[in-house]
Amino acid sequence: MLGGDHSIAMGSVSGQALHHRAQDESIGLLWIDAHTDINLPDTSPSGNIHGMPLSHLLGRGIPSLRRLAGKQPAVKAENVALLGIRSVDRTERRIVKETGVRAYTMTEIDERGLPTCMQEALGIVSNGTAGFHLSFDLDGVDPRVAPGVGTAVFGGLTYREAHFICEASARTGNLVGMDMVELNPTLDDRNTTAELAVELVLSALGKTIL
Ligand SMILES: [Mn+2]
Repeated sequence: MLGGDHSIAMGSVSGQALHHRAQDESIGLLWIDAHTDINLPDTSPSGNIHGMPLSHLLGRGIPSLRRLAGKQPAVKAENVALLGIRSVDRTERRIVKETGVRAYTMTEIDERGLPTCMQEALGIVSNGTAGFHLSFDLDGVDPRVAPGVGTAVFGGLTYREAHFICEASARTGNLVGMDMVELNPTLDDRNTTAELAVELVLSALGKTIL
C-alpha cells in the first residue's frame, strides 16, 4: 500500500488480518515510525487521524474504525513492535504502557544497535503468527535522508538502517504485507524521498546488494 497518510494502515493491516483469520491465523505488525501513532480521538493533542491508527488496530478508539477487522482487534499487542520512535505525546506514553506494545526508541537503538533490536522485533512479530505486516512511515528515517514528510523529526534512522530493516524483513520469508506511507511530494527535495521509498520497497521485496 502506498500513501499518503499513515491512517491507511488501519485498512491495509485490518484487511491482511481478516484474510489470515479466515484460515485461523494471526499476523504480527512491525511499525517503523518517528511517532507511536497510538493516540485516541479524545487524547490526541492535534486531532490528526494519522496519529491514531495503531490504537484502532489494537481495538481501541472509534467503533467503526476499530472494527475494520471484525469483532477482534486486527493485531495482538504482544505481536506488535515499533522501531525508530523519538517523538511521543504525553498521552501516548500511557497508552504504550497500557497496551504493552514493544517500542524501540532511537535511544535504545543507539545503545544496543539496530541489528539486535531488529532481531528481537522480528521475534515479537513472528511469535505464533502466520507472518507479519511491515508498516513503514518514511518519517522514521532521518529527515536529512527523507525530507519529504509532513512531521519530520531529527535523529532518525540512517539510510542504511532503513534498508537493513527492509532487507532483514525480506530475509525472514514471512513478510505478508507492507505500507510505504507519509510521502508528501510538495515537501520533498528533488524527489529524493520518493526515490528512497522505491528503493526501500525493493529491499523489502528481496533485492540484495550481492
Ligand atoms: Mn506514522
